[in-house]
Amino acid sequence: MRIFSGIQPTGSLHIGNYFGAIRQWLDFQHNNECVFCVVDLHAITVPYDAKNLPNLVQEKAIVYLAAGLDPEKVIILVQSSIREHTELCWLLNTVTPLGELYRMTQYKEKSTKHKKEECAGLLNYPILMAADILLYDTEIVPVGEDQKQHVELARDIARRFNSKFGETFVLPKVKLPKEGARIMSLTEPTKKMSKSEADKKSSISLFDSPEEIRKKIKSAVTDTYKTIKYDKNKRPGVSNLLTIYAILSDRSIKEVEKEMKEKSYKVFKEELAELLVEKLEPFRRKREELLSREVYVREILKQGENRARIIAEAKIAEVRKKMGLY
Ligand code: ATP
Ligand code: LTN
Repeated sequence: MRIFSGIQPTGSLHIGNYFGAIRQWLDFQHNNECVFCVVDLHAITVPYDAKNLPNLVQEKAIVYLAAGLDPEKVIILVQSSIREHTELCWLLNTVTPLGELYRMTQYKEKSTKHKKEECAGLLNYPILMAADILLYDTEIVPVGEDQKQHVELARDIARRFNSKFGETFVLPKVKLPKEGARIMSLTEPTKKMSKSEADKKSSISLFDSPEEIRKKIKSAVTDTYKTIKYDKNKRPGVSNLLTIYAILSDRSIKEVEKEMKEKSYKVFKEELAELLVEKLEPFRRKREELLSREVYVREILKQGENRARIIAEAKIAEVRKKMGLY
């Protein structure tokens, strides 16, 4: 099957990105044709630092490799290196109803957050994402829960295009992980953990030092109940920590809840912090290694670009023809 997914080169990747997206990618890479993208064209829809963008892109490619994606098996790609993404985005603009875009939760949240600098790109963001997906005849899109709505819109756009111009696009399906599709912020557990959140204490980056991890978990918001119990609605903080513990220890939330039942928050948090330190250590080590191999990383991105271009050029030629472009 063809798999496509992407991450924005915004802030530092956190455990939510790992549990929601990358961990699924690792499973798919063995028996499928995968394209994993650093979506720089999406990252520029909110204010950003142009000088630093290339570094953030390179850093995300390093994370993909450090997490265990095998460049021999998958295509690792920088979105802006293939012009067909932007061309298809424009073409799909013409079959996307405006009302659908205004309905998107991410648009509502980000346009409120960036009220003064809101640009048309922020509204059209899901069309570019549809272009990414449809350009490669993608069947499965592994993402976290917040992106489900966008993948469903991509499917609608494909359906609409096919009925207007004839069978052209594969209808993509979203794939969410069983656990960890929505990891919550440590400081405000009713909000999702997010890279671009200013308060660094709200998330655990994949490359935080052991000291940073211990501090952040210690100060994570919980509640005033005495026992440790999973209740997503009434007790979002502790439920989030239990979820993280369960995923890292490869057990069910029920099992972890049972084990922690008699323990204090202090002990539970200390055990969680140590588990995080242990599980994230290989990421830190591999990243250090790759940081000094810039040429190698560039080479992988170039190779990804060359492989992706063959697919993208053929697809765009088909689309142009179907749409009657000269
Ligand atoms: P930003 O704050 O810049 O929007 P982000 O943290 O939301 O960044 P994205 O680059 O938008 O990260 O998302 C990359 C992938 O990680 C997507 O598949 C998304 O669904 C997933 N993801 C993001 N945040 C979480 C989270 N808190 N829990 C689970 N998955 C997440
Ligand atoms: N919008 C996504 C990133 C993204 C993406 C994609 C994910 C851009 N294009 C195509 C899956 C498929 C996000 O996580 N913010």
